[in-house]
Amino acid sequence: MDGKFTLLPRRGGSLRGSLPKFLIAIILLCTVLVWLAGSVYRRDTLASAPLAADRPTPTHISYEPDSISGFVETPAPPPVEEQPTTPNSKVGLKHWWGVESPYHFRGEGPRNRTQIGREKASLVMLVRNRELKDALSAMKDIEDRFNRHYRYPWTFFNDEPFSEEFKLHTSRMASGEVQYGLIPKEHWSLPTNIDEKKFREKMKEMADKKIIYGGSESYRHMCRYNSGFFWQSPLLKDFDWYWRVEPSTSFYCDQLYDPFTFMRENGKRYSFVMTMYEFRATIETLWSSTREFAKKHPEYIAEDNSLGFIVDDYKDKNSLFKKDFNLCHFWSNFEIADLNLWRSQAYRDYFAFLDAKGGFFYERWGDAPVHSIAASLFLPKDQIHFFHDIGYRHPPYKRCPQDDESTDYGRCQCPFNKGESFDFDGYSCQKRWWKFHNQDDSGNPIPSYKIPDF
Ligand SMILES: Nc1nc2c(ncn2[C@@H]2O[C@H](COP(=O)(O)OP(=O)(O)O)[C@@H](O)[C@H]2O)c(=O)[nH]1
Ligand SMILES: *[C@@H]1O[C@H](CO)[C@@H](O)[C@H](O)[C@H]1NC(C)=O
Ligand SMILES: [Mg+2]
Repeated sequence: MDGKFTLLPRRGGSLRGSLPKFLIAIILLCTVLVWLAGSVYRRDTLASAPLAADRPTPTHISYEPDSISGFVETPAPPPVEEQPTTPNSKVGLKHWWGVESPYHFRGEGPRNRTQIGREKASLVMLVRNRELKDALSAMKDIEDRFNRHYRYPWTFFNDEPFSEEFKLHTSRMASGEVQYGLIPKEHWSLPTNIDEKKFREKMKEMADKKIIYGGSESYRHMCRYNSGFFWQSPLLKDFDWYWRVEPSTSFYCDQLYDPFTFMRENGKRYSFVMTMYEFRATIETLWSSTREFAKKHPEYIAEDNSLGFIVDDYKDKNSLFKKDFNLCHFWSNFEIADLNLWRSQAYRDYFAFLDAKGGFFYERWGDAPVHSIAASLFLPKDQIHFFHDIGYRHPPYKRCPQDDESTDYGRCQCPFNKGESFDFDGYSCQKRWWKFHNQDDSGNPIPSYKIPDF
């Protein structure tokens, strides 16, 4: 009885009963300590492991589709002799353009700029130094979509010397050779026949009327240069063909064939992708001057020309004298054409005649209507080509090919519904072109030809 509920004495003999509990507590404590120490140690070893980038890369990783992990490491192949990377070395990675370059690690170095395309042709850009970015974006589209497979040279023109920066970046963007021309002063200044006072007054008037570029002298030099001088440049003397490219233009599709070869083989001499109405206020007397010239030189007017496209209610050759210019012209910021068209006696005489009239300055004659009227009158109509398969943008207008074949094979990246192409805009002359060529609104031939009745 006694002792059953005896209180444990506070001292003496007391350890005997509490020892197991104490041991359990010690063991538990030790376990926790060991576990803690272990996890701290693990973290330390992870932290001191080399970073992924410093670690030697497994040299030979192969994909094993049947293995669970997907990737297994297989034994490294025997070590290869180390590649020297000094600039003087002859050894290096092979660029996709086909040159052994020791500079492969910088993505630079000599490149093979040898032309692959078969034509005597150059891409041509008139441009200012400050337009470098816009020039590069247009170049990139043309290079990616076409020229890197052909390596046609680029020829740049400027009325001021090109900056080193401009030359460096454009030459890097070009796949082929590059050349930079400084326009001679005589080609970019007021000719002696121009009455400067009258010119300034006229320019002021046009500026006040808010006519586009009406108050710009440099724009007038640009239009005159594109009309009468670029094709005379010694830099282009060995070429027959040019593709005019402007800064800020975009090309939406792969160019699947050489357009220069196409032009040559099909007897084409001038081409366009967009056509529209000119501002009448910029060419008030261009048509009457053209009539005067045609009276003087009837021999230059081609049989079967495109007069029916640039005048309304066309009847016959005499429509030139009876009908007004309907303002339809080819938008010349894109042009693939035969340089020899402008070098012909007919065009030289036409330009000299117009230049003597002074309309490039007293008015603001554009190179687009001048080229368009000349091509329409001096060439048989089948020598002017509409590139229906080129997707193109020059702000503010853009167009894409309408047919599935061009769109699909050309990998077109048309950033709008192609039905919204400029071709169908009320401001476009495209429908007139199709009607004139006996085609329907999509460019498909229609069975019987009827002169359009606008
Ligand atoms: N070097 C040079 N090029 C010019 C000058 N003005 C225009 N251009 C170029 O001539 C072309 C037509 O000019 P742009 O300003 O695009 O006229 P828009 O397309 O009619 O609005 C472009 O290729 C321009 O880079 C100029 O004063 N100097
Ligand atoms: C450069 O390219 C041309 C044209 O493709 C080719 O004929 C020539 O062999 C190339 N040159 C080198 C060094 O690869
Ligand atoms: Mg432009």
